[in-house]
Amino acid sequence: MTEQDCLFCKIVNGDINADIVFENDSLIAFRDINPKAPTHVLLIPREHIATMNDLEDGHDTLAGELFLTAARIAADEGLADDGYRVVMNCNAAAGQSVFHIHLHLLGGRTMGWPPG
Ligand code: DGP
Repeated sequence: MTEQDCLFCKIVNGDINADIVFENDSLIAFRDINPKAPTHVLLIPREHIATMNDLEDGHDTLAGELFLTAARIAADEGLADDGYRVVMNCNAAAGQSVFHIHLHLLGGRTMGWPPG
């Protein structure tokens, strides 16, 4: 998978439309095309990072920003008090299907545990 072929890089570049709920210089958050909960937002870095295994020391601020922004979006979506879940799948066994890291923000229903 090259950056040219990467679906989420195409969203970053504007080549594919998405329902964007937040963006800044380092990340974009948009609604999942196949939502698994009433609120299902994906937060992605603008930088192409294929999997969580590819995070490096220099990504610490970016990784923190993904979580902080997820919490702010959850609050904006009215999820903070009832609760919500954030998930990052890494590689095939976890179910990662798009190889550009993304934090799933899911809320608006009661979640089961453990996840499938
Ligand atoms: P994962 O399985 O963790 O790699 O999650 C990938 C998610 O990406 C999945 O929930 C569906 C979502 N997705 C795939 N293609 C698109 C797309 O073109 N637009 C949007 N908004 N979401 C997409």
